[in-house]
Amino acid sequence: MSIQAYSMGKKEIREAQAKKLKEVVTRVYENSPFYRRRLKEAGIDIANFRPEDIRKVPFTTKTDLRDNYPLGLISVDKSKIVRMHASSGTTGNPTVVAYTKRDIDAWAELNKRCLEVCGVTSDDVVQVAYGYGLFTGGLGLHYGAERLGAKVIPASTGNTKRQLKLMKDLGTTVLACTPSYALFLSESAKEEGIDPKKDLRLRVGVLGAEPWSESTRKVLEEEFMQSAHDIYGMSELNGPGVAIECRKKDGLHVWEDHYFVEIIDPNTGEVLEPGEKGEMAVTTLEKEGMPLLRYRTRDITILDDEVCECGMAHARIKKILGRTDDMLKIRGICVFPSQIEEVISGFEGLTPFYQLVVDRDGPLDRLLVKVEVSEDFKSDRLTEIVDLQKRLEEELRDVLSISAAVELTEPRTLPRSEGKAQRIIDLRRI
Ligand code: DLL
Repeated sequence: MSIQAYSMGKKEIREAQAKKLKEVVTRVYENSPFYRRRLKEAGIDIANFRPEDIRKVPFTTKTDLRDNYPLGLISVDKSKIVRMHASSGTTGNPTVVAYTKRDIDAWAELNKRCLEVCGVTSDDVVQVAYGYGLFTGGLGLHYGAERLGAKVIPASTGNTKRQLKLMKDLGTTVLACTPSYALFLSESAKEEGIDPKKDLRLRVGVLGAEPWSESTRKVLEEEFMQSAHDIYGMSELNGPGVAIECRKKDGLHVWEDHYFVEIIDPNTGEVLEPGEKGEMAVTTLEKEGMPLLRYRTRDITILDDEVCECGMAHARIKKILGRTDDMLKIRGICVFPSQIEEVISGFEGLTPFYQLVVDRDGPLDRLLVKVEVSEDFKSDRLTEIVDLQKRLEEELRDVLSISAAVELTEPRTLPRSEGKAQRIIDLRRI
């Protein structure tokens, strides 16, 4: 067990952060022309840097990474870089992230910690069904599980029948993949005549890379695995392993000895208090190859700085509520897919498979929510369908303050994904 990291108290964490903040600011000032310019322009006094001065440091954004493509933000000599991952940007240049040997080692350690917090031990068989390659999910969890001494199955994504066969034949006890793929695997198991309770030995799910709701957890824990945990990360911050849900499942613990988290108002950049909802900005405290100062994640969450009932003092973030760029503006109103998912989950007879289609009717935006009904919902009872549809439309109007049309679809008709689910089709952008 990584006892030292788990047993750190609040005071110890804050002291370590204060020291590391000064170190990282000094390091990037000395080694990165990009940051030297930025810090000089902002008038930051490096020699006398105090932890609270971090608030004067300008934010780093994805645009900075794109503009300095591919490696303009590294803070070491190129010869020290041993790995590069990249995110598949939908527009323009991808975002490249570079790691030194020390970074890879630290990243593996963080993922090992995450697995341990979920109760994974060296006796477990860990099937990693996140994509291996430029995406960080596969290799990130792989290195963590290996460091823990578990038996790793590097299954990567796809080939769902084979995934299930591996699970059954090799006795997989831990599944690491996106929550939407876990749902798909669970559904496919049934189709293949596999009874997860009898034929599989899945104890733990390490599920992340996209938002998911409590209702998805409920479905997965009832039907597929004993305990489903949320894991958060992003390639710019190494990849998976930034934050993890402990057994209390009341927020995700951020490894604060590696990441300094601020929640900011996305419009003004002002730092918000714990308990207030805003965008998370992160300063990496240990990254060597490509440290980032106040990186704007675009992820919206709430910080909880209380010591958790599990005993760990590392602060928690609430499940990611949405992204500033995932937020749909419909008829001027901000709508997050997670709000819609929450509403759907309150209805019996519906599944967590849904899709949002936004388009325009003349000058007016239109939102269509497509949801699959569950297998046991008898679709021949027309009155019930209409009633369910109406009730869902009413509830959505109450919660979102705009009207949305609902279309109920037959089971297994909406697209499934092996990686991150594509839940929004915004035809207005095309
Ligand atoms: O998704 C890294 C990762 C892999 C995390 C495996 C967890 C497990 P990116 O492809 O760079 O990296 O995407 C990062 O995904 O800014 C969030 O918007 C979203 N995201 C990641 N984890 C979660 C989560 C990986 N647990 C972006 N809940 C982030 C909600 C998440 N959103």
